[in-house]
Amino acid sequence: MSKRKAPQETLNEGITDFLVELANYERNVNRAIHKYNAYRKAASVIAKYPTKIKSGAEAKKLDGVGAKIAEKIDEFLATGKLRKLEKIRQDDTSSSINYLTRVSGIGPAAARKLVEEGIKTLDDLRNNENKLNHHQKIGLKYFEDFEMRIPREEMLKMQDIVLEKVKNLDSEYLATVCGSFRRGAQSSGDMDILLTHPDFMSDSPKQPHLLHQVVQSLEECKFLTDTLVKGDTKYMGVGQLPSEGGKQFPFRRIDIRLIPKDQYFCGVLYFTGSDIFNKNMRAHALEKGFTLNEYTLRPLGVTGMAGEPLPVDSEKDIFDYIQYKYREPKDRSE
Ligand code: DCT
Ligand code: MG
Repeated sequence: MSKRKAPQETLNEGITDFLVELANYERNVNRAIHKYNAYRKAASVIAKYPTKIKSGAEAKKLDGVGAKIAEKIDEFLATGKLRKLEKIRQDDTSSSINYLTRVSGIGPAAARKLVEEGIKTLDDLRNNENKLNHHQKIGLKYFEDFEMRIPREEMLKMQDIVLEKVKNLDSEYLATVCGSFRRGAQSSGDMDILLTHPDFMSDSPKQPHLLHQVVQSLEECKFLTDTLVKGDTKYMGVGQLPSEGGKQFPFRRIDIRLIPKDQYFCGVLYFTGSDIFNKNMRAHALEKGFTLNEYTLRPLGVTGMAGEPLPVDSEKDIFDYIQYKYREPKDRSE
């Protein structure tokens, strides 16, 4: 999961920028995830709005923009700024917490704890490495690189390396690079790889070697350089393309997940996102009497209890069960 989203380039950039900044503040400082989601959703509908918004009332007609956000839009249109944001930006504790959460491995809770101990800057972190876990140390080491988005051209090269190694190990593997890359994005925050094998089903014993031999092969060829977390089904780490003509590529965040074959397409759907698309699709599933998550699609009984997982052999199957019109990955921004 990447921390910094691609900036929204729209006619209403000023508005979407302040909504995203407020969203991050709610998540990182207040740990108010519902408010975070509300601001993200409003930013997303406004980003798609084809004309320049002239008033809060005009924005309020859009799904996801309520009275409070409309008021903020009016204030922003009238004054070019927002008192609430000005205050947040001036508040030392808030801005420090917000800043530290940009380090991979430092979440809102850890950031607050560090700030309470007086640790507020990257230099402070470097001087207090003993307070950081392994993941956070690596996050600090590659802070600048991880902040940079990955151009699609590089994602394609990384995809080639990964798929090639996977196929050489065992031609029965199935691997898909998901996330914003699969949605066709021109740049991505990280690389989200899903992996499965026909031998591995949700009712079969764990098969961590299916993940670990892929990781090992990618380490041996020097593509993977550091490990953040390595479990039976989830690897989180760091990768780098081989240098070209003396040019070094930045270090990139790479996640690999091993998923049972019968859950693969629910996984691919979920990790393709976007997060907003997923929320909307899950809500639609509920309306149709199903519960959908990253593992399974299950019908809901009359009592509201979820039944057995439905057999799923493609992403399209999931859309069909819940009578949702199929959307290509590139059309899944929301
Ligand atoms: N996801 C989700 N809900 C979340 C977080 C993630 O449904 N709260 C899903 C959808 C996208 C996928 O996981 C990967 O997450 P990210 O890497 O954060 O998103 P992305 O769309 O790939 O964007 P980025 O280019 O920033 O990596
Ligand atoms: Mg991603």
